[in-house]
Amino acid sequence: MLKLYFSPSTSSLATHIALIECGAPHELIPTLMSKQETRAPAYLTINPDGKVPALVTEGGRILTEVAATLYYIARTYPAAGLWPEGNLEDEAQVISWMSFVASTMHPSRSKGPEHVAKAMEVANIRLGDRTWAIGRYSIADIHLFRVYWRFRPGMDAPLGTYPALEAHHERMLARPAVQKALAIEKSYEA
Ligand SMILES: N[C@@H](CCC(=O)N[C@@H](CS)C(=O)NCC(=O)O)C(=O)O
Repeated sequence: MLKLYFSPSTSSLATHIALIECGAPHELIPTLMSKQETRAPAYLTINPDGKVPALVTEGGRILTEVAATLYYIARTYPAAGLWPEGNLEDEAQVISWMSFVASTMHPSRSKGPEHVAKAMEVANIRLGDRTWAIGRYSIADIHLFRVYWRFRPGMDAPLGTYPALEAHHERMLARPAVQKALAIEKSYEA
């Protein structure tokens, strides 16, 4: 069974959502940032970078980085359709989105509000009038949602600033897997 080291409402939420979307049997291993558990020596043997998520795969190996965990889950459970298998253009678009989320959107918060605003503006333009990031639902949407959902309450941007992102956020919140993951993680919050 897959095992997910997670801390509520953090990056690992994306992996958690994907597990539920796929109906993948999994065990959750709370590793609370609020209790510094991501910095504990025992956890550093799991992920020397001291970050969640970390996923123990079916093969028993440890997989870190949101994008890699999403890819692994989507490919392991193809029936859920979270990876556009066999369509090179779409596959590359998913990688492009996840690279942008991981390397530009997520780190923007530590750089300051103007960097967050710029990253959100770019994401909003990229999304445009599409329902989903690559046109059909994929792991790119899960990754994008997690960062926007987390940053949104702290952003100085009234509703209407990023209409495409806002609509995407609402569509994601309507998904049962997203609601379930959020409810489960809430129960772990202090
Ligand atoms: N590049 C990593 C980023 C993961 C990350 O930053 N995780 C944060 C939570 S959002 C974390 O675990 N931080 C632990 C800490 O700062 O102690 C990924 O995509 O998985």
